[in-house]
Amino acid sequence: PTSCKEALAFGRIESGIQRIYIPGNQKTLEVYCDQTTDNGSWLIFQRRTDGSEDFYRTWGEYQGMFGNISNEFWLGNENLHALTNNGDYELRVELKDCENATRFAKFSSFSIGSAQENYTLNVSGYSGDAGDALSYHNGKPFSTKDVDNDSHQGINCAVRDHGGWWYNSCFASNLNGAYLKCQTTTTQASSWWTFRGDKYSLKFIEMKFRPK
Ligand SMILES: [Ca+2]
Repeated sequence: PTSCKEALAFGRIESGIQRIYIPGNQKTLEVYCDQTTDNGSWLIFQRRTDGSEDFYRTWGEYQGMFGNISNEFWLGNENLHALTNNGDYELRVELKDCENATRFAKFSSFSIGSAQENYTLNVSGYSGDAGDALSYHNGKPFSTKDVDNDSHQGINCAVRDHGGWWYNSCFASNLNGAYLKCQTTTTQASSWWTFRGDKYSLKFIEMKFRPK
């Protein structure tokens, strides 16, 4: 299969690890498919669940995959571009706070630009119950602690807010920020402004996309 959607159509109805083929660069890649949420077909590209993985990483590290695909990980900006640059995709973000309240945000259009475009985020068409804390980042290039592409002239948002993200000036969401086990103390937290504010470190986060 070339996607979690095809895998589901082929009968892989359980969520889990799936090897897919990427036509764009003629490579195979192990991904994690969510085949149950919202009718399935979702390819998960980011997960935070226990703080075991370090997300305060360099540009080069964010280009590739890091972490454990069954636990906390980032699928990599090169993979994200290769998987979203042909066709139409939608995005879904799952969030859980420390009282186990869950929210989601869905976007009807999603893609990631090339390395030459600094992996610009293209996202629009919000729906859901988490509030829209991502459209603020639409059209922004990716930034890391060692590559400042953000819109804030005075500081490096990735350093102040401790993540790698499509920082503007600086953020409405910071899902690659620090996993602080439910603390509410700092903008370094892995947060979603319209759910629990910009200093609340969420307990669980997943980001996923699927073909439309
Ligand atoms: Ca800056």
